[in-house]
Amino acid sequence: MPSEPMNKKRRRKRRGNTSPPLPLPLPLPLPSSSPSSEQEQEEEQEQEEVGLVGFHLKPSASSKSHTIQPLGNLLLLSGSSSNARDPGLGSLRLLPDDLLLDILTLLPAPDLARLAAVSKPLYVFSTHEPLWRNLVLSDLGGDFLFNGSWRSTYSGLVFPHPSISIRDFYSDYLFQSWLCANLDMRPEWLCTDNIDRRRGISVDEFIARFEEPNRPVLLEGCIDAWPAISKWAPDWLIRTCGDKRFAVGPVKMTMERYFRYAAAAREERPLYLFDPRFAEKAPELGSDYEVPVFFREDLFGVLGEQRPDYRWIIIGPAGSGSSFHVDPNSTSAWNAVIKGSKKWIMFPPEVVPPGVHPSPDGAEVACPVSIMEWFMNFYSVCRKWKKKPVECVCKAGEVVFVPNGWWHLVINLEDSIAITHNFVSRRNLLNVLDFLKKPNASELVSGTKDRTSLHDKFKNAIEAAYPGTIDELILKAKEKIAREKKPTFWESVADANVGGFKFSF
Ligand SMILES: O=C(O)CCC(=O)C(=O)O
Ligand SMILES: [Fe+2]
Repeated sequence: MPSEPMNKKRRRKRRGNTSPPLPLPLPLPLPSSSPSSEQEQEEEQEQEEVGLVGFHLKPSASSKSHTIQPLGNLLLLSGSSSNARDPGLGSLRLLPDDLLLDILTLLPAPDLARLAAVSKPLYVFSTHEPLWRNLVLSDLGGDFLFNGSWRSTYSGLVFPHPSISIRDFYSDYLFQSWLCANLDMRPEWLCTDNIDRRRGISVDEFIARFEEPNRPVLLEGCIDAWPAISKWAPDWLIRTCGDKRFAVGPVKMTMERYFRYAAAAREERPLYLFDPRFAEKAPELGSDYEVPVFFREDLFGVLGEQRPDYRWIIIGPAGSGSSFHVDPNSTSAWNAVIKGSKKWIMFPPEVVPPGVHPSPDGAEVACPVSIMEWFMNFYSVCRKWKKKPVECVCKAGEVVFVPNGWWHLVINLEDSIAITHNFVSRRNLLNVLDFLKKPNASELVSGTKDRTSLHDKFKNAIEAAYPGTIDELILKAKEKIAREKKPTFWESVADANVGGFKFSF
C-alpha cells in the first residue's frame, strides 16, 4: 500500500538521492538573542551538545525527546567516542540506514516489535515512526485512533513499547527525518511575496492579464460572502460530518478521527485530507461556497457524471501540504483558503524546480519526501536563479489562481482548511485536448478510470454543446502564433509593413 498521499495528482516517487548529506558543521547561524530563562539556557546547551544550534525548532519539539545526532558530530568528537549504531547491528551494520529501513518495511508488526528488543540500534531502527505509520495504514486502514505516535497507535495494549533514551547514536538519515518533522519554517523562507495581487478586478481584466498569458495571481476579497468562511472550523465540521469518511492519503477516515490525528501529528509529512467527493458525502459543504466569478466557465461540465475529479476539500495541520507537482490533465486551478494560511512556491512550465526530477514521459516525479527537506536543501538554490519562482502566503479569504502547467509546492503554515477546483475554460481547452491525446495518456491522465477514451469523449461533447468552438480556437491560436512570430531577415526586407528597410537599387 502506498504511504504517500496521491492527492489529485500523478504518481510520485520517493526521493532517490535528491538530498545532499547534511553539511558539517551544521549550517545554520547562531541565534542572535540570548536565552532569557534558565530553562531556555538549559535547552540551548542541550541543543548545542547535539548540533542543533541555530535551528528554529517548533515549540512542540523537545530536544530531550530525540536521540539521533548527525554523523558529522561524531567526527568532531574526541577519538574515544563511537557510534552506538554499529555494535548491536551485527552484519547489518554494513547497510546504509535508508536501505536497512526499507528492509524493515517488509516485517509485520509483531516481528518489528520483537526486533526492537534485540539491541540498542535495532531499537532505534525498529521504532522509526514511518515504519509504524505504514503498518497502521496498511493493517488498520483509516480505522485507528491516533495516540500521539504511530507506534503506540498500533501497539496499544498489544505489544509492550518501552521508550529508552540513547544519546550516542549518529545517523544523517534519521536525524534529517527528525529535523524535518520538528523544524519551524525559517523567516527567510516566508518573506518573499512577489505574486500579483488584485482586489475587485473584472472578469475581463482577469482573463486579459492573467488567464490568457497564463500567469498566477492572488485574488483578494472574492470569497468574503461564502458561508464557509465564518462556519468551517474543526468543531463545526465534526458536528456536521464527523462520522463521514473522507480520503486521507491512501486510506479513508472519519472527519472526527482525522481531526484527532491532525491535532497530535508531529511528523515529517503529515497525512492530508484531500477528498474529491466531499460535496456528495456532505452536501452542506457543497452549498457553503460558490465558484468565484472568474472561474465560472467549466467545460469539463459537458461530460456530466463522467467528468474527471475536479474539486477537493483540503484539510491539514501546520506542516502538511503538497510537494512539487503540475496539476492534472493540463487544467488550471483555483485554491481558496478558508482557515489558516498557505505558503506557495510556483515555477512556470518551462522551469523545473530544483530538486525535482520528472521522468522523461512526465508520468512520474521524483522529489524530496518532505516539503521541509525541499526548503532546507533547495530553496536557497532557486533564489539565485534568473527565473525566480512566484511566491506568496495565501491567507484565509484569499484565492490563488494556478495557471495550467505551472509547478507548485504548498505548505500549510497553520492548521488549514481550503477548497480547490481544477477547470477547463476556452483559454486552456486546446492544451487539455492535446494533453488527453498524448500517446501515453493511459499513464498521464488522472481523476478518471477512463483514461484513453477521455479525449474523444470530451472533444465530441464539446462539439455537440458548443459547435465550432474548437475550430475557432485553433484559428485564433494560429493567428496569435503568426502575430508573435518574429519576421526573418528576408521577410522583413521584403515587406514594408513590418517596418524593415527595403532594398532600393
Ligand atoms: O493546498 C494545497 O495543498 C495545494 C493543493 C494543490 O496543489 C492545488 O490546489 O492545486
Ligand atoms: Fe496542485
